[in-house]
Amino acid sequence: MRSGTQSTTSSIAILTPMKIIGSPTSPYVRKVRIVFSEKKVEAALELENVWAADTKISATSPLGKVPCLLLDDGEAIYDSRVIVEYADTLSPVGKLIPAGSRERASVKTWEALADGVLDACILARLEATWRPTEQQSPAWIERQMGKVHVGLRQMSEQLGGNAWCHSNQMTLADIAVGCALGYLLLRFPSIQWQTEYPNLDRLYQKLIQRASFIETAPPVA
Ligand code: GSF
Repeated sequence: MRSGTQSTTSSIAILTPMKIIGSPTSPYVRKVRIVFSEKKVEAALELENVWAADTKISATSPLGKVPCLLLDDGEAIYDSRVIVEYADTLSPVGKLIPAGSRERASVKTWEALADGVLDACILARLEATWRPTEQQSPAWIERQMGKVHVGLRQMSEQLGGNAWCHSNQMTLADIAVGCALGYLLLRFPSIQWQTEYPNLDRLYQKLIQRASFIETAPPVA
């Protein structure tokens, strides 16, 4: 365990001076916050709007992206996949990434799939919101939305009738999928994934009952 952390019983949160730099609507930030919550390791959220003209994000995160985890000695850890892997080692509570290499790769592939759906969503959204109208490419948006739809179908097929994405317990795979599905509801409510893929909805409804998902629900705009 890192110095500066306070080890306690599993029912009490571990207090650390770590900070998660991010925004409450970023799905990657949410994934990180959910993992910290599930691991019962506290890290304060330091709000940063990376889209604001005066953002200071590149002082800590050179690529100008959130999430970024700031350790107590000032070291910055990014991106979300590195942070969650690190967070999983910080407490013995509820292992979210299996130790075995094959199983680990399966869970991380689920995460790559869910994050990849998010990457495509964000590229499509930025094309429509960031670029001036005359520069926007409908073909680019269509390409990205195609990835979103194929990704959703893949998630649904892989989940099948299972209770969880991987093995018989919740892992990082479910958290990553839950964050992607939650982001779709927030930013792409016209995508009817809940009716098209009832098994994904069943998983999602189970996840959003958890304190970690409730605490990190994005604010409704
Ligand atoms: C993606 C982070 C990201 O794109 C990760 O952490 O997993 N692979 C990275 N973050 C966005 C915010 S968001 O859309 O959730 C970001 O910070 N974008 C700023 C920019 O300049 O691209």
